[in-house]
Amino acid sequence: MSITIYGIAKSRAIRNLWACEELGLAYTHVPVVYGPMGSRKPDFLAINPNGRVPAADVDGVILWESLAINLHLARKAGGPLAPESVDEEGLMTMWSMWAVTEVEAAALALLQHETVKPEAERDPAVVAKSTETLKAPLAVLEGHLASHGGHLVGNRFTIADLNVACCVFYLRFSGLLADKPAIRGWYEAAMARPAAKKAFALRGD
Ligand SMILES: N[C@@H](CCC(=O)N[C@@H](CS)C(=O)NCC(=O)O)C(=O)O
Repeated sequence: MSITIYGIAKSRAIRNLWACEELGLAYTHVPVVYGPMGSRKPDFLAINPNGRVPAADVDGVILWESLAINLHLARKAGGPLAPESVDEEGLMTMWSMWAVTEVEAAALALLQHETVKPEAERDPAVVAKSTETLKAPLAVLEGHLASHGGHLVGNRFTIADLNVACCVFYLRFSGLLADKPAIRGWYEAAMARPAAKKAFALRGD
């Protein structure tokens, strides 16, 4: 397979770098930065007209949307991370879309307003709203992991676990997982995988 991943490792491109490492796929990494010096430049807009990273070129097919790229990579590579059946593929897609629609935005807002932004710019109302928004989906994730042997699909680590863990990553400094032992155990095990360590080391933090 010929794979190029565009986007700095500190962006959502980390998701695709991790997936390539897990799947044992060789890739070229082009660390495109955000904004006018990178993702908004005409040559990059020709790859991703949204002006965002990541994007990927997989055997000549250009894809954007980080979690969709991962589902595609797993499907092409096969092996234990990939769906073994159409039913598993449906479940892996379901969890990936769930993470983006139910968790990602609120988790990112929480990270920004609890940790990343300078204190003067943090808004407690955003923290309160994001915390409230995340209550129900985190209870769903906790319940599922606790009742399905600690994995999302097929009783094994799959691309679905990787995709969802990449959204839960934004909660790493929050206290929201304190009463969620199944999520904590699952997340810590995912991040302890050699491929995760190798990829996340590229972030340099
Ligand atoms: N849903 C997209 C989101 C992509 C996205 O927002 N990427 C950020 C970096 S993590 C970006 O490029 N931001 C720069 C901008 O929006 O100008 C995905 O998962 O790939």
